[in-house]
Amino acid sequence: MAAFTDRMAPVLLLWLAVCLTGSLAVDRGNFKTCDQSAFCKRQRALKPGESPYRALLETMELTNTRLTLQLKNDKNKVRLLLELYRLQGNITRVKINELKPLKPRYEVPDVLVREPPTEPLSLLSRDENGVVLSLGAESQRVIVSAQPFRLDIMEGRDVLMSLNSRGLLAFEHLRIRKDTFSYLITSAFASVWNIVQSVFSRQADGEPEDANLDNEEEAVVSEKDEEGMWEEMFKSFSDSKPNGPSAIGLDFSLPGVEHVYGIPEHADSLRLKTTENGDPYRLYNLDVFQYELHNPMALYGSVPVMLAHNAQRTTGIFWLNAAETWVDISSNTAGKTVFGKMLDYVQGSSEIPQTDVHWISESGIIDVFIMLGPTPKDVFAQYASLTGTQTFPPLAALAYHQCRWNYNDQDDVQSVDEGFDEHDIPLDFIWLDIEHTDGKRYFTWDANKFATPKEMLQGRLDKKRKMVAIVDPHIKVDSSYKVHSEIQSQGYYTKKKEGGDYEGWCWPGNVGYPDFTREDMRAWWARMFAYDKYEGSMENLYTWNDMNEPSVFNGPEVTMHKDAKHGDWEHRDLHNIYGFYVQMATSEGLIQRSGGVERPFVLTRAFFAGSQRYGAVWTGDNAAEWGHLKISIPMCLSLGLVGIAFCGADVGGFFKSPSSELLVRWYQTGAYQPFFRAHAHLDTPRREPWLFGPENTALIREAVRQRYTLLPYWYQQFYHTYRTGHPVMRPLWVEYPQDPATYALDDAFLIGGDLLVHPVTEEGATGVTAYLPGKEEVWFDVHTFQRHNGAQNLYIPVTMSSIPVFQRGGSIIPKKLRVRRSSTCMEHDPYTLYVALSRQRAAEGELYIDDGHTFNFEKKEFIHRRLSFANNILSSVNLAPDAQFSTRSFVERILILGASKPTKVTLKTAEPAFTDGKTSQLEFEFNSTTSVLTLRNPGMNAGTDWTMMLQ
Ligand code: NBV
Repeated sequence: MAAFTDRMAPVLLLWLAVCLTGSLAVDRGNFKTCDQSAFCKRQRALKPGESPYRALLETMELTNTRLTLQLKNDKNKVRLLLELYRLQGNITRVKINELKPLKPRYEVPDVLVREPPTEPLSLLSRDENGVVLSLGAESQRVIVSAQPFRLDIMEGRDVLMSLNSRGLLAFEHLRIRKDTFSYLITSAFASVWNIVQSVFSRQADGEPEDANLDNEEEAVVSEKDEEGMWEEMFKSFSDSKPNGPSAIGLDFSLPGVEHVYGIPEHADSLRLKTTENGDPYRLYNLDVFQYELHNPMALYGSVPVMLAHNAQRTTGIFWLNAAETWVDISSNTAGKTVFGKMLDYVQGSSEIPQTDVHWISESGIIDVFIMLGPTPKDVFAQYASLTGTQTFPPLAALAYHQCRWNYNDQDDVQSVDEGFDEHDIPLDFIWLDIEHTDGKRYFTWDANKFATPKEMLQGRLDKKRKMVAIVDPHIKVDSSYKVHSEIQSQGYYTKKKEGGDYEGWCWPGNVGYPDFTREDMRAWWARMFAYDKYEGSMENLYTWNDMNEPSVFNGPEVTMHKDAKHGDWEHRDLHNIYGFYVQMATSEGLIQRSGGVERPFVLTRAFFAGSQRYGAVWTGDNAAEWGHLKISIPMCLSLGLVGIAFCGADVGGFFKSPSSELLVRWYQTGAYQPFFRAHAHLDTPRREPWLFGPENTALIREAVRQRYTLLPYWYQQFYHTYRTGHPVMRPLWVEYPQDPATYALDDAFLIGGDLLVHPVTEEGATGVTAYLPGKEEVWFDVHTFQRHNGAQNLYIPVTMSSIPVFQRGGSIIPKKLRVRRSSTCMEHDPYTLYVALSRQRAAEGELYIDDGHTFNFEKKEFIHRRLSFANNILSSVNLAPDAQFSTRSFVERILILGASKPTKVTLKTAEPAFTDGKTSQLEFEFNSTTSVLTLRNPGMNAGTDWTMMLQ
């Protein structure tokens, strides 16, 4: 322990320095730039237009569903094998690997939900220049050009996407290192030989090593080793590279595209920037201390998926590779103003806008899924068909979470819990950070501070509340700690390159890192969540996985050495998927402990493509600064675009202390983001919502209450994303794809298709200008019911109580207005329907109800209804006639926004519910100033058929 304290001193000192100076900035020197990463530098140095690759058309084989073709690098003679598949749902998959690698290269397992089903391919034409294949659907074709190799995906006469059109395909083949001694001899010999050769001028550049080999497969020409190919230093860390260089890279051109999105996680704008003047966007899961905004540095998670959008089409590129990855973006219109572009157009000098992207990964293979849309929602469905959708969370997880590092002890937990009741603020979850454990030994409790965890949990359960405890994936090396000794004795730890368990430093001191890439390890971990194994746990205790990048305090870039071993694979091959596996195993554990009955809730900091299947994600250690509040919007929007719908940022900011204004604005914003949790650093003053004076308490209360009233809508949206993969929190362009005014908005978002939120994120704001999209649309202010036309920038004066939110005319939103202590307490409460009429005086919406926490919805135990208003008739019809569920909730009120006054309102129910008969006249009120018609107490059961006629 003493040794640990010494070694931890620099970390603690750094902290102290930060706390004392109050200055927050990432130490950039801790993290590599592309230039400091040998493979990135090598690949980025390639010049466009010099592709050495040629498609060997004579090697082409075409079956009904698969095309294979060899590519040859004319410089080094290495052959690659290209495979092309047409997948169901308008997706094309291109795989490129070495034809004969020295040993297998890593192919990412467990991310695809199944082997993607293929569709027929057929040959349209072929000559010595290339081949043309039909992709079946919609006149789509693939043109493979032979020299240089290039692949174009066409629809009609349009090129949708080209691969290697800039010639940046580069596939570093595995090779044997020339040992130093023989290398010296050989090079000395080679020099003499070269002199002799040059005298006789016989040596052509790039001639094969063994000219006797037949032409079919020439010997590989050995290339000069470059610095960083066989080992690399970063600061004091050395990365041995026993496999040598293994990087891959490929360029994609997107004609007609000026807007690309995705590739989270970066603290940057939603619309990705061009990278010519700086570093590429980096995807490498890292624990970045005090991250900075608006830069392409890597953060905790990586999803290698990019969306390209223009008014006609949305496409996507899914680069399935879990090694460190960099993405360069360039565009021929970057930096040009709209005026500049118009001038080009008038002068006839404008070229078609085009964005080019260049993907570079350190190892593995090229396995890319090209999702051809054409609409944004088609791309979401295509990506969901590959990697699955957001797991459907328990309803309570969509409510409010109170977290802090740390709640000190059980009494503290109880008093926080009571504080919420005293101040009439609803709350579902209280969170425990690392200090709740016995010396950061996860799955244990501090014997003094949390002596009777079950009592504590029962206390929450009695109030229909829940808790979350942190379980990090670094395990204290301590022979008296059972978790460690079991993992060790099973051989489940990640190994050092030379064998033996890999150890590093983290919160508990010396730790091991379980090898979560092993299925048996994950099964073991999952069993740890059983009630009898995880002592003190109960069914209302859920889990938070932090530090799963993995974070290694004394590792290169604060993470694991790349030459650590997971079985035969190097950590380098799969780094970005480690955190995915941690959450996968944890979520499986929560499912198993209930015998498969209860839905899990697991929050993770590190993630990869497919992590949506295992729970929620948050944006890590942000700061109590206005810029961090603002960036929470594009950060969560980017995650939503690539399948991870359940996203949130620490409300209030993790580092530093928010002013009361910032805190209130953050609650108001967070209340409308998918994962809504307040959190704070250990060293910050307490900040429960009632500590900022009664006025601010009231403002926060109101924001949290607004969240609770909207839970039925949130829940239905999550059900929808679980079914479709559409994001819950969406950029405006997803619903208004043809409106360029929506393409670069970072300050507003939609929840589903029907609620537009433009939170106040500016200090001292007296107004905001919100863009309301859609020429045909009308939007209703949800607080005043005032109606506004779409396709305008609307100035909204704001006070501290304002949260600008608009409901789309044409939608119906169910709410529960009787806000109680927790969401579970509101389970049987009645609904109020908000019917916002379109210009055509119509509206549609859905209502989804189930038990809120089990998997029984998969057995069709739910209610799913379509609510619609047309021709003055409002009705509820069953969308899932084969589903069975009943609810005690009834409809207690209906508000019709943008209505005119009826003379009478008649309700017809299929079965007598709370009304006495099948037909009844309803009482109503009409406010002619706001045009809101209120129908009081119609009383029909929320799960039944009914119609209501306005006459
Ligand atoms: O477990 C302590 C914190 C946690 O509160 C935070 O949310 C994580 O992102 N954890 C990081 C480790 C310490 C960060 C300085």
